[in-house]
Amino acid sequence: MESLKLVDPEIWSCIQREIERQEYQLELIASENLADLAIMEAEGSPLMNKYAEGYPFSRYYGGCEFMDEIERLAIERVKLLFGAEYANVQPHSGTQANMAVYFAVLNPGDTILSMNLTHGGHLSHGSVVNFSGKLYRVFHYGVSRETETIDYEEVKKLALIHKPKLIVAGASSYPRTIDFEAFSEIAKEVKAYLMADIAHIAGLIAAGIHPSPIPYADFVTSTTHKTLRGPRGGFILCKEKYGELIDKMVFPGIQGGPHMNIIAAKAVCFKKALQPEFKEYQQQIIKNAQIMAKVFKEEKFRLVTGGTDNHLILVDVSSKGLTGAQAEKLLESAGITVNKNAIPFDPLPPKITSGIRIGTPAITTRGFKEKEVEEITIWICDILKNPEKESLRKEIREKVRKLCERFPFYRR
Ligand code: DSN
Repeated sequence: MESLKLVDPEIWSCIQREIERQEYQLELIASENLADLAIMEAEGSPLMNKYAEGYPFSRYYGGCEFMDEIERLAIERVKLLFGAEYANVQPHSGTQANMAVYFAVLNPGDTILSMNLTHGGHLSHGSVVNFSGKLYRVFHYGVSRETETIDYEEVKKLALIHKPKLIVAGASSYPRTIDFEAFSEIAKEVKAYLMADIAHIAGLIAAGIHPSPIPYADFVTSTTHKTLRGPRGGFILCKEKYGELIDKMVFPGIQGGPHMNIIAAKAVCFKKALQPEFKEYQQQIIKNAQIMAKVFKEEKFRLVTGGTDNHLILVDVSSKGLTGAQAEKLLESAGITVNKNAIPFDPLPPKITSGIRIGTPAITTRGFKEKEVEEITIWICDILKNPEKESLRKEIREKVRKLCERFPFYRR
C-alpha cells in the first residue's frame, strides 16, 4: 500500500493497525469472516471506476462489455451454487436485498410476519427502528420458552390470525436448523409470499449441509460475507417468474449504479464456493461450533437451545453473574472478539444483554480444528469465570497471540 501511505498516512496507518488486529486476535463474531486475497484483489480493482447502471447487455452507459461478462459470470455461478432459477447480484447489502423484495411485492401498510429481533431475527425484518418496521404492519413470531427453538405451531397460529402478505424465515442469531418446508406450508395455507433470508447460513446451504429454502421460498435473500466468505454485499434468488419484478426494484427502484468491483468479488466468492474444499470448510465450521458448545457445557455455561446445529452458539452469561456487555469487554481485553447479544426473553436492554454470540466461520478459515477450538473455549470460560483476574486476561492475550502466529492469515 505504498501509494496510500504517501497520499494519506493517517488512513494507511489505520489500515495497518486493523490488519494487525485481525491477524493477532481471535475473530469470533458469527457474521464475520476472512475473505480470500483473490476476493480482496477483485474488490480493490479498477472496476470500481466504472458505472454500469442497468443489467448485462442492457446498460445505460457505454464501455460495459467487460462489466457484462463479470455480472453474467456472477449470476450464472450463484444460480448454479444454490440451484436457483433467477438471481440478482446487485444489492449492496442484505438489507437492500430485503428492501427490494418488500418493495417488489408489498405496499406500505401491508402485513409481514417475521422473527422477533430479540429472539434472533434481524433489524430489516420489521424492527420498529428500521424502515421495514415503519412502512409495514409487522407481527413477530419467536421461539418457545421451553426449547428456545422456533415454535412452528405458533407461527401458523399467528399467520392464520394476521393473514400476512409476506412471511420472513431467517435469523441472525439462531443456533438451530430452520425448517423452510414448514414455513412454506404455512405461507401456502394463508396465501402469503415466503422470503427466506439466509445471510448467516448461506455457506452451509451452498455446501448442502443445511436444508435449502430454494424449493420452498418465493424469494431468497442473502449477504455474501458471512459463512459464504465473500465481499460485503447482498444478492437475491427467486423463481424465474419474479425475475423482472426484482430486477426493476433493485435498479432503478432502490439503487443506482451497481458496484462492479464488488460484483466481480462476489463472482470469485461463488466460484470458490463451488469447489469441493468449500464443503469441507463448512463441515469444519459446524464441527468447531459443536466442540465449542460441548466445552461450554462441560464448564457449566447455559447455551440457548442447549447447543448448535450451525456456525454459532449463544451463551447465556447471566448464569455466571455477567452481562453480555461485560463479557464482550472482558474477552476483548484478551484479544478475543465476540458480540453481546440478546437471548430469548432477555430482561436486559440490547446495549447490555444477557448473552454473547460466538461464531466459528473466521477461525475455521484460519485453519482451526477441534483441538484449537477446545483450547480457546477453555480460555474463554476461564476469563468469564474469573472476571476479577486481570493477570489471567493478560496471560491469555499472550497465548492468543502465539496461537494466531501459528495460524497466520495475512502474513501467510
Ligand atoms: N449485523 C449482522 C449480524 O451481525 O448478524 C446481520 O446483518
